[in-house]
Amino acid sequence: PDKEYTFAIIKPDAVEAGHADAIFAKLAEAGFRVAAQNEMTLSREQAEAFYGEHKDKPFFENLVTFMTSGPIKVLVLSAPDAIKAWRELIGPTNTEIARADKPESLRALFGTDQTANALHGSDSSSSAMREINFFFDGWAYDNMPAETNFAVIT
Ligand code: YYY
Ligand code: MG
Repeated sequence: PDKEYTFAIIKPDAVEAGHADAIFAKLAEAGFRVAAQNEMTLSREQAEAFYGEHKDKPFFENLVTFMTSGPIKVLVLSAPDAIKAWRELIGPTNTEIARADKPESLRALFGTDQTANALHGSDSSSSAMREINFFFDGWAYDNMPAETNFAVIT
């Protein structure tokens, strides 16, 4: 789609390290616009619900502990093909693999390890809708133009 929305998080490691401004510069340079943003610290309940798909994974406790460890920035980004383009820009999940295989990616540049990997990005249009509405209650329905509604942005 010419204009699509995705959901991103600047995770606690990157906020704590002071990388937020550099990340905003990189995403703007790559053609993303910030359509909505908020800074917050997740409760355990919020982190567990947000990552509910991973609740049976061995890394789940580490992930929840990390995601609640400090402030995060939650973002709605827009760009052409934003969902796929943002996943490509952030790079592989594991920061070490990102540094080896995609050194220009944002996780390679700003991440720490396989859990503290600096950034989140929605993996599909249904995830993007769920995640945007998780953090920006009702935002999508109030702000997305009709042509980018849930049914069409796939
Ligand atoms: O979508 P993405 O964030 O790239 O990876 P997922 O496989 O959905 O995992 C979500 C989150 O969990 C990941 O960003 C870091 C963490 N994680 C981990 O701590 N250890 C793993 N072995 C895999 C993922
Ligand atoms: Mg994922």
